[in-house]
Amino acid sequence: MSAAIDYPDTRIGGSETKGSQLDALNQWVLQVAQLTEPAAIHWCDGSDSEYAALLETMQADGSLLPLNTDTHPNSWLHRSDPDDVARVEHLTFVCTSDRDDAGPNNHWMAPAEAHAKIDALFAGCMRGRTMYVIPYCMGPIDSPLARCGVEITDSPYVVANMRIMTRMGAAALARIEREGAFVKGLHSIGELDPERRFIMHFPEELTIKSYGSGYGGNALLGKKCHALRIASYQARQEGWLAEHMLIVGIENPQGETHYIAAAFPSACGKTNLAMLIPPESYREAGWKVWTVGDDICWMRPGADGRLYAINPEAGFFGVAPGTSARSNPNALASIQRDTIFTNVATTADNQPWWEGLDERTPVKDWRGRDHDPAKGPAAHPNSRFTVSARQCPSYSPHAEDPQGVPISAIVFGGRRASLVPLVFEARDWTHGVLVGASMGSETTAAATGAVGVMRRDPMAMKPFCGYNFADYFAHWLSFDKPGANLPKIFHVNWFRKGDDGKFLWPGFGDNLRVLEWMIGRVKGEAEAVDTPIGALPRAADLNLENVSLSPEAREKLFGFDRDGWRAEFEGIAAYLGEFGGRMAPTLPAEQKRIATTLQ
Ligand code: SAT
Ligand code: MN
Repeated sequence: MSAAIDYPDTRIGGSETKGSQLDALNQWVLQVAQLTEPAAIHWCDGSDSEYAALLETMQADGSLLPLNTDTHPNSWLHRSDPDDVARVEHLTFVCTSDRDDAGPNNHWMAPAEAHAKIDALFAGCMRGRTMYVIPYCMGPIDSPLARCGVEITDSPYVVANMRIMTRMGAAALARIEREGAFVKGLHSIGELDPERRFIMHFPEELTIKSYGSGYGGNALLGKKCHALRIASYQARQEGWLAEHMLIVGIENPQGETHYIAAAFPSACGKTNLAMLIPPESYREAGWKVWTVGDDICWMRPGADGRLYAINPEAGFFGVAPGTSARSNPNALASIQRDTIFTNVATTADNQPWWEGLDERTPVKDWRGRDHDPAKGPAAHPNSRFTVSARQCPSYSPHAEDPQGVPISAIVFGGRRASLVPLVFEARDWTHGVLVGASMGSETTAAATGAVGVMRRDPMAMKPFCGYNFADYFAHWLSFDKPGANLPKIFHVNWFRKGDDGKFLWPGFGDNLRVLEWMIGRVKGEAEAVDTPIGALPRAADLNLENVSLSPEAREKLFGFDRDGWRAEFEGIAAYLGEFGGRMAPTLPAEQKRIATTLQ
C-alpha cells in the first residue's frame, strides 16, 4: 500500500465548496485519486480550448489519427485494441444487495465482493496518467427529466467522446451543485486486457465502475451504464421509463407531427429509422421526418396523462458499416466534419471507409494493416462514428425542449427471418407489454459472441435493464391507470426473409409507409384485421405505391401463420416461466389468453 498522496488540485472552488453540494464530489474525487494514483487531475469544463488540447494530446500519442481534412475537416480515426471492439455482456454485472433484485436477466455479484474485486484492479492504475473528472448531464441541461453524473476516467478518448455524446462541463457541474445528486462513474482503460475487464453497476449506490475497456458502451459511462442500467433502476423508483429506444417525429402534409419511440436491439437500424428520408412521393406530398434521438429515450407521464420523452444524449454513436447515401443520407451528411471514427478502414487519400459505403476499395483495414479481403472486412463490423446530434440535417427543432415530446406510438421490433409479419398492433397496453416482453431477435456484432442466434430480448433491454425483468414488466404495466393517455403499441419486423434468404421488405425510407399506417391507427383512420396476435394491416391498408412485392412477400409480410405462432407462444410461456414467482400474473395470463385463441 503506497502512502496517501495529497492532491492539492483536487478541490474545485477551493475552501468555499466546504459544506456545499460539491463537497461530496470533491471527497469522492480525492478518494479515487488516492486509489488510482494519477500523475495529474483535470476537471473538464467542456470548452473548445479544452477539446482542442485533448485532440492534440491524442494526436501526439497516436491514439487519434487525422483524416483527410479537405473531405472531413476536424475528423479523426481511433483504432482500438483489437480485443476491445464491443460490449462484453459476460463481464457486465448488476451488483444489488439482494441477488433477486438483479434478476435472471443480469449477471450478479454481491456489492462488497464486486467493489473489492474491481478496486484491486483500480489500485495504482492511473500512475503516470492524467485523471479526468467529467461532470455531465444526460438530457437538455434545463430539463426536469434530465439527470447528472460525473465520470472519472484516464482515457482522453473517453473525454472527447463524452463531450460529443453528453452535455459535459461547467453547466453540468453547476446543475450538480444546485441539485446535489449525481451518478458516480469510475473508469480506467487499465491494461486493455480482456482477462482484467469488468463493467459493474451498483444501482443502490448510483455508482458505476468500469475497468479494462475503452469501447463505447463499456467506457462512455453516461450511455448504457448510466442512461439505461442505472436510470432504469431510478426510473422504477420515481415512476418513469428509461428505454433503449429511438425517438422520431413524423410530420404529415397537414403539418401535424406525431412522435414515435421505437425499441430495437443494437445494430438493428435504430439510427436509420430515426433519420429516415421519406420516399419521393411522400416528400413531394410534404411529409417530413424529424430526429429526436437514435438510441435512448427517457419518458414520463405529463399532466395530460400522455408520455413525454427526451433523448438523454447529445450525439450519435452510430454503427458505420452499411451507412451510405442510400441507406442513411442524413447520417452521412452529419459525419462529414467534426467526427470521431472508431475502427473504420481508410482509402488511399485517407478518407474513412466501411463496407456498404460505396464502391471504392480501401487501402488500410481497421487495424491499420494493408487491406486484404481474405482477412475479413476492412472496417470492423461494429465500427462506429461519434458525432453531435446538432450536425444532423433532420435534427428536430423540438429535440431539446425541456418538457420533452409527446409520444403517440411505441414500437418494438427485432430481426426475425421467419414467422413475424411486417407490422401488427397490440390490442391494449397489457398486450403491448407482452409483445415487448416476448420480443426476440437474432444477435448482432454490437456485443461479443455468436452473431445471428435468436434470443429473447425484451424491449431490446436484455443487456441494459438494471434490475429484475419481472419487476420491469410490472413497472411497465403500472402505467396503465386512471388518467393515463398511453400511446398505442406496435411490433415491426423489417428483416423477414423469403425462401431464397433475401429480405422481403425494402426497408429504409419505405418504412415510413408502415409508420404512416400506425399514425392512421392512432387517429382511428386506418384499417386492420383482428387476429389472435393483434391487428394486422392487409397489404391494401398500406400505401404501397411504387413498391413492388412478390406474391410470396405479400403473403409473408401481411400474413398470419397460426401453427408457427402457436409454437412461438409455447416459447414465450417458457420464457416468462424463467422468472418464477417474481413474475406478476398479468403477463402469463395474457400469454394464456392468446395461446387459447391460437388453438
Ligand atoms: O453499447 S454501445 O452504446 O457501445 C452500442 C450499442 O450496442 O448499442
Ligand atoms: Mn444501443
